[in-house]
Amino acid sequence: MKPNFLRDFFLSVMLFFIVVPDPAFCQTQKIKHAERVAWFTDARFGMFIHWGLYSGAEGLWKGEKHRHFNNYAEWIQYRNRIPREEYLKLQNRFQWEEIDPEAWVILAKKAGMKYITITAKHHDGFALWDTRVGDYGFTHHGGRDVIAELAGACKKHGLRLGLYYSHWVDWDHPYGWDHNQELLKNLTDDQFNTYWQEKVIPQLRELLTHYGDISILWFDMWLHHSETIVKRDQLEQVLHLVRELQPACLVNTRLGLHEVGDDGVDFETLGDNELGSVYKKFPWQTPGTIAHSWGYHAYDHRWKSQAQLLHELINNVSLNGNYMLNIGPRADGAVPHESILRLQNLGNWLAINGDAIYGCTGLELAPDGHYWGRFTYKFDKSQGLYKIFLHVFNWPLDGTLSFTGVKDAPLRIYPLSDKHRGALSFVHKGPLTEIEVPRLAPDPLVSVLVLEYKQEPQLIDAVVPKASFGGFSLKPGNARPKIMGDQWQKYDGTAPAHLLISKDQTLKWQVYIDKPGKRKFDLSYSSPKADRSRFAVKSGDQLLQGNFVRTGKVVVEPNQNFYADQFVETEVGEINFAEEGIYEIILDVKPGKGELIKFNWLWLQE
Ligand code: JFZ
Repeated sequence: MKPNFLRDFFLSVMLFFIVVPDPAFCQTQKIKHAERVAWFTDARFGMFIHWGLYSGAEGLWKGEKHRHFNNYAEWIQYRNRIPREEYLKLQNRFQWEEIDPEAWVILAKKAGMKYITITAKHHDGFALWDTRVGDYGFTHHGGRDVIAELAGACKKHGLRLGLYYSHWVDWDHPYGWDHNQELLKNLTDDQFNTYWQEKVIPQLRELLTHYGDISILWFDMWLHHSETIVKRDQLEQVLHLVRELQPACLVNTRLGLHEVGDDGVDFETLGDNELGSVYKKFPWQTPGTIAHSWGYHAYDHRWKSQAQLLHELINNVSLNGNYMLNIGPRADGAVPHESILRLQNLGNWLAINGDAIYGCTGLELAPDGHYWGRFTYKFDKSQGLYKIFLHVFNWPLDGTLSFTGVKDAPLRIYPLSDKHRGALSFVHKGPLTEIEVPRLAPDPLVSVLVLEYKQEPQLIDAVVPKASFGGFSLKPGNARPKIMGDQWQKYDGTAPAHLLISKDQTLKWQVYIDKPGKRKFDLSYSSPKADRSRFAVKSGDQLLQGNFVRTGKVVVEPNQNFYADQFVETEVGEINFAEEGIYEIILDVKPGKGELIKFNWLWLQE
């Protein structure tokens, strides 16, 4: 090519603009936390897969069961102190001609799951991909690259892929953590860092460069890093590596860093099988097993019921959380029949009711107030409507479903399963929507009703919801404002979750009374010692007063000689609610000197 100065000049000017990085440009390339997690909070439901050498042991080692009551199958090497060479022989049980990761993806898709997280490396240190960092992995022992196959299948079927990587614990590397190291060998920080730099970092680099988009890196350190041998710097090194190689990849709190947001990790992982109990504004997730063990365990019969699994998913979404349900395939890749049945049923339910799960969040109303079930919420862009979905676990026998907490009247209400969206009659007053429902539940597991609103529904969150069959249960747990400095007694199966009151205390609630008139109050309490203890129930200028009396003991379980405090219920009297509206109910408890009241509930009758 002949020299062409004009062309070269223009080219270099263009190159200048292309090559010289504009700081503002770089800024916009950084993905914000909110953008990164958007798909995740939409997806709500994912599959977890525990599969590795341990799957070949099936929960038994040379005829012996786990040497611990917690018989997680993936822990067998550690529990039963299996020598490396012996453990490696499990690879002979793998039937590679049968193993088909695409089948797992198809199963997940049919179950309505939107992503899969698989154990690329569990605590045993054994890799499911073709690692070149050492040779401890299936591809070096007669197997194939399962991660590559799974990544291809996920792409083909439109699911996202997450990888579990055990960073802290590695029972194979001489300097990896194995819970005994510190005591037995005095593992030093330098040695642990050797493991980190020569195994963890290069393996993560492999996983983040050779398998396309990785949507989640799921780490598993259940303690804060300060309680472990792992250093904050090491964790930040991992986080930077992920952000550098795959800026869109999500990282969970079990990395060991617990801050969620732009400067931290992306979502909180609760404890194993721990469900949400309060609404959280940031993304979070429950890892749940379908039975007890994570990896395949031949003698694990603790299958969660169909209803339980579905309730767990819905509960989490209603609190702005995700649910990742684990299965443990066998050494031929087969998924246990019990798991398949459950996943298929979940998929069937989601095929009809998915609109009430995907893209939904919760409402910031007090949790656990509606005993019939849970509710989820979304703005439906395509229809320009706000939707509240009532997930009814216990279909009302009296033909009325009460929903308390939204000020606005819905435009209409219909069962989500009804293709014709046949409108149900309802009455809306104050924060109460009362829906007339058919005698039979539309769905044997969970029926969903859709409430449509034109405007964003305004919440009245301080009102205690009307109970199924009517009435209001005013408990320490739903009192407003929140009670401070109290002593809680947890429900332990012998006594209810009560509040211990030894000095003057006032509890307040709000209730919405839709039908004016006189209503009775009942009080439930226990007081092993009460001679001068008094209470007052007030609303406006009306007052009911009474004395607590000493209550006795009761045998908890007829076959045991074990006595516990007896809780009694007693009538308190009537208060007249002259007109429809929201009322404040106040309970004053004044224990006598040295006396103790265990307050259980105040029941306002319908
Ligand atoms: C860990 C692993 O040890 C286990 O094998 C499995 O992979 C599971 C998903 O994660 O176990 C844990 C992790 C966290 C808690 C308990 C067990 N926790 O927070 O209570």
